[in-house]
Amino acid sequence: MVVVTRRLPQRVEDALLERYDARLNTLDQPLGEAELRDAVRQADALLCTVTDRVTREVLTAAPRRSRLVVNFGVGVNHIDLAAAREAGIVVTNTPGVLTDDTADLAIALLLAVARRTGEGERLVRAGAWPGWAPTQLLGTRVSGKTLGIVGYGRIGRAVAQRARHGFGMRVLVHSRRPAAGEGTTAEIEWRAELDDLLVESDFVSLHCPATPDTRHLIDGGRLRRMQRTAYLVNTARGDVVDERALADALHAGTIAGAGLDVYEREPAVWPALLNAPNVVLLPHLGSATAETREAMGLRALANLDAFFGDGEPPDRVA
Ligand code: 8YV
Repeated sequence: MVVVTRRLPQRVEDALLERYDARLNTLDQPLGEAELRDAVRQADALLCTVTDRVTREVLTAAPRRSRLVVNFGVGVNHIDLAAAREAGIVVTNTPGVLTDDTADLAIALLLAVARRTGEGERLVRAGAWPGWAPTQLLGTRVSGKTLGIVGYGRIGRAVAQRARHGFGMRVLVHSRRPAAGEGTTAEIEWRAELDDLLVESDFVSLHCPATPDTRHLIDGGRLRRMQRTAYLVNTARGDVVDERALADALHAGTIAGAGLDVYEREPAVWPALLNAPNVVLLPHLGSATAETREAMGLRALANLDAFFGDGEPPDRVA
């Protein structure tokens, strides 16, 4: 039996029901800790999402039946991977299929905050637009500027490609774990020190995973390194940014603005971010297209099939 913790696209749910004794979540209410523990006791596999806290307590619920946790999504910071390894539970994710959509959304946020589209839209909707004026809602040019990319996996690379070829941007890259041979190319300039990238960039876009090492990677000190005219974009994970420090920086004008798709305690948003004028706030939409959510589900299914088939799921992370 497979417990599916949230509603998934219809085609994915149909395929799950066809192949497995699947317990779907028709009401789409996130499961609490007790329900997740019950699932681990009853199901052979758990198909979970970012809204499930798959903690050590959940993974060690006794007597345990689950041998597999299939995550619908690429980020796995909500799953205690060390506890899974210790318990002999395999964990998989869904890399690759959401790269383009997430990169597109990072660019959308970058444009939205620089060109003040949120403010403009609110003005029109409120019936408060007095008509065109030469100095109204002037934003910042994006084309030709310098973009700093932090984290150079699939999504970071896709953002670099868009920025370089779509907007003629100069692209700087920093990664905490550069692949062998990584460095400056005709497309990007490598920065070994994050602080150097922050000082030089007009825009900074985050694409690193959330790990204990990257928690609050962008804190008050790092925000002060950025230019007062620079913008921060986060489509990675909320934990990578100290939200309180970011709100302070936005209110104080230490940086020019921010575009956020992810938060430290979703769905809660740090209150002082909500009333900062120069911030665009989205509700974790990175991979939210019909095409990608279906592809994510089918990829999760492929991992289930492989685990219960030859025992070798393609996207194993633990
Ligand atoms: C998902 C994401 O919507 O894949 C990820 O890491 O953040 C999003 O694309 C979410 O994680 C689904 O569980």
